[in-house]
Amino acid sequence: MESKRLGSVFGPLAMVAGLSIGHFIASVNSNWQSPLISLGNRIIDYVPPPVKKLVINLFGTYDKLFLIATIFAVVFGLSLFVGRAYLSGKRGVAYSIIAAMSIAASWAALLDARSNLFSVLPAFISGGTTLYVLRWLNQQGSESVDSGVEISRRDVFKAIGVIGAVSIAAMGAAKLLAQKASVQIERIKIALPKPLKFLPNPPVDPAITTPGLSPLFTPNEDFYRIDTSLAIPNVSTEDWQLEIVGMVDNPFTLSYQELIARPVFELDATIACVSNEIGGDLVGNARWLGVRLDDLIREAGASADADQVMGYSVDGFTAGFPVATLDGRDAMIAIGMNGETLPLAHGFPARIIVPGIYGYVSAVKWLTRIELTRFDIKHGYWISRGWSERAPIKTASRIDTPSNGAELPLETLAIAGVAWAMIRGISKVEVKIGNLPWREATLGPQIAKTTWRQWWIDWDPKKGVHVISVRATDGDGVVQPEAYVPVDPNGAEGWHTINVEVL
Ligand SMILES: Nc1nc2c(c(=O)[nH]1)N[C@H]1C(S)=C(S)[C@@H](COP(=O)(O)O)O[C@H]1N2
Ligand SMILES: [Mo]
Repeated sequence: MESKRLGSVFGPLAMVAGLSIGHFIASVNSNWQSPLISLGNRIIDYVPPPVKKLVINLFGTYDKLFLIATIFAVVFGLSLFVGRAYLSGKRGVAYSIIAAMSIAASWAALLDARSNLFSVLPAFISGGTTLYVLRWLNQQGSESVDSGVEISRRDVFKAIGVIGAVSIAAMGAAKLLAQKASVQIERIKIALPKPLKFLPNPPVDPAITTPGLSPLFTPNEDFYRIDTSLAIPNVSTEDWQLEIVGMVDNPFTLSYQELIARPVFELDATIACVSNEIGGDLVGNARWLGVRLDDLIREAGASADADQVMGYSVDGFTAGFPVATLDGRDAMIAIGMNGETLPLAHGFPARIIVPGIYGYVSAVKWLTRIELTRFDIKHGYWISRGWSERAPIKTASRIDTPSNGAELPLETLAIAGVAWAMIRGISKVEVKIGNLPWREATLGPQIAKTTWRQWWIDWDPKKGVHVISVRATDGDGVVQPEAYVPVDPNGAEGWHTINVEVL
C-alpha cells in the first residue's frame, strides 16, 4: 500500500488508541474527564447563543448527540491529516497537530468545574499515546519496505485488530473502574431518613384506567432530563458538601450526613422546563423528600440586602431566584425522589426544588453551594444567554391522548391529559372539539396545589377530521390564554390543539 493510503489508516488508528487510553486514564480519578468530554463541555459553554438555539431547534434533545458526532467527525478528519502528513515525511506537521489537540483538550480540562493541575493528564497521555502508536505503526510499515516486502492488506488488518482490541479493552476497563468507583453503588446503600409526617399514600391513579394518560407520578426512569452536562457528574457523598454562604451572618457547611440528619419532609411537586413547548413533555411530577430551604437560609441569617438565592452545581451550572419566592412555600433541598435516593441523572446527592418556578431559575442538580446575593451583582447560567431573570411557571394544559394526527376507530374514546398551574392549583379544564361549545372535563385528584392535575372526557366521535383544544383555569379563576407565546424568554403560552381523524 502506498504511504498516503496507509496514512489514512494509521492516523485514525493511532488517534483511537490515544483517545481510548485517555478515556481510561480519566476514569481513574473522579475529578478527571475524558478529553473529548471536556472539549464538548467547553463548546457547550462558549458556543454563541444563536448557534445553540439553531442546533436545539434542529435536533431537540439530540443536540448533545449532534455535538458528539461533530467532535468525532472533526477529530477523525484531523487524524486522517496527521496520518498522511506523518507517512509522507512531514513529521513536524503531524507532531504539531497532535500537540495542539493535546493543548486544546488540556485547556478544556482545566476549565472543568472540578479540575486541578493533574486534570491535564488524560489529554497529554492521549496525545503521547497517539504519537507513540503512529511511530510504531510507521516503523512496522517501513521495516517491511526495507526488507523489500510491501506492507500488505493483511498486516494493516492485523494492526487494526490489535489496536481495536486494546482500545476496546481500555474502554471496557474504564467503564468497569468507573462503575466500581461508582457512586451508584454508594447511592443504593443510602438509607433515606424518615419524614416527621409521611404524606398520605397517593389515591388510585386514573391513568390505570385511561391508557395514554400520564401517570399521576412520573416514574424516575421516565422523568425528563435537562442539563448542560455531557457526562452526568458522579458525586460521591464522601467528598461532597453543601455550603451556605454570601450575604449571610453565619455561613455554614453541611456534610451529606449532616444534611440528611436534619428534619426532612415530603413534597408532591411538578417541575417543568422553560423550554417545554405547548404539548411538550419536559415536565414531570414526583414525590420529593428533602430539607426545608427557608430554614437553612434563616439559620445562615440572610442579610436584608440580599434579594437572590443562587444555587451552584459541582459542574459549574448556576441558577438564582428571588429571596421573596421563599414565601412559606415548600422549597427544599431534595435528597429523595419517588421513594428512592435522588437518581444520579436528577442531581445526586442533592438538588433544589422550588415549587412554582421553572427549573432553569431554581432546580440546581448536583448542588454544592447556596449563595445569598443580589440580582444586580450576579446572574445564573441562562440569564446572560437571553432568558428571563425571573420565571414563574405558566398555567398549561396538555392533551396526552389521542395523539396529534391519530387515526381513530369510530367508537367512544377518552380525551385525556394533564394541566398545571403550580402553587395556584387547577380549578377547571375544558375541551373544545371543532365548533362545539367547550366541555368541562372530569378532574383527577388534586393531591397538592404544587402538582399537575389529570383530566379526561369521554367522546362519541363522528366520522371525519376533528380539531381538539384544551384550556385550563387556575385556582385563582384565571383562564389560560389562547394566544401563542414562544418558550423564549420565559415559557410558552397558548392552548394545546391537535388534529385527529375518525375513520
Ligand atoms: N447542574 C445543573 N442543574 C440543572 C440544570 C443544569 O443544566 N445543570 N438544568 C436545570 C433545568 S433547565 C431544568 S428544567 C431542571 C431539570 O431537572 P431534571 O433533569 O431533573 O428533570 O434542572 C435544572 N438543574
Ligand atoms: Mo429547563
